[in-house]
Amino acid sequence: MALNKTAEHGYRTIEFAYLRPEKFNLDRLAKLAQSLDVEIGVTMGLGFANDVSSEDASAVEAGKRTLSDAVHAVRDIGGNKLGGILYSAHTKYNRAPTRKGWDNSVASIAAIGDVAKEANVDLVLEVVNRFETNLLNTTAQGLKFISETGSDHVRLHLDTFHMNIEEANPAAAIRLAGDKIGYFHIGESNRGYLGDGTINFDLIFDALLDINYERDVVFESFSTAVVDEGLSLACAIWRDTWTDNDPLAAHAKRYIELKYEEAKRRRVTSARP
Ligand SMILES: [Mn+2]
Repeated sequence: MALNKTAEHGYRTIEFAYLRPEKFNLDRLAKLAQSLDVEIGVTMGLGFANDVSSEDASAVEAGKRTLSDAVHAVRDIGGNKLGGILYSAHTKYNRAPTRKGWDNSVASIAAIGDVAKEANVDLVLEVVNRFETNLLNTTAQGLKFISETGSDHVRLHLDTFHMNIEEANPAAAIRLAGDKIGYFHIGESNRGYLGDGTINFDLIFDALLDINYERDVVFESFSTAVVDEGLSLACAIWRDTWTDNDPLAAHAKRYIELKYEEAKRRRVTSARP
């Protein structure tokens, strides 16, 4: 199963997208993760019916219930973070967000931040590209949003795939966010093998070192061969860049470690007079 494979490849965190508590024996999963020394995170997005950035109060209430349930499911599975598109629906909107919708979302996330703090679960908001939300497309927007929540518990979840689309300068965005980054997805511009796209990961790792980022760096890649159908549809995976996840996982681990090493060496080298 995925958990054993994760540990086998040397990863220390596994992420479940759209955890469905009714489908798993949460107790068993929690015990297995603990015995393998693998931390559990969960990511998800909302739909229009439970969109906390809606102007419709009943949708906002439904969204808050969904998020509160999700926080508790993460706690019950022995996990320690909930990320993703928690502040809006995960879909292509056909209009810009409204002021009232933004305010509804800020108030909802502030409330869920308290629930998460109480449950000892990190709450991290994923900043994603324009085709997957209309609310938080850039790090600067994300920082404004979390500052309006007034919560010291809510942080940002950044992702190189999305930053590559929306940020003027992804590395500058990482430095701007600093300790407000609570979770980090590393993904290629085509969501396939790292290094097979156009993202300059040297600049990304230099920036992560500059801000002393010591939380998770989680590799994210998609193929309909292994990824849940609903999630593949939401992420517009119309073409598989790989089908075998074993060599993919091994390669990503090596790639991340190599890029970290190179970035560290660059610092030492450039510090020499
Ligand atoms: Mn992501």
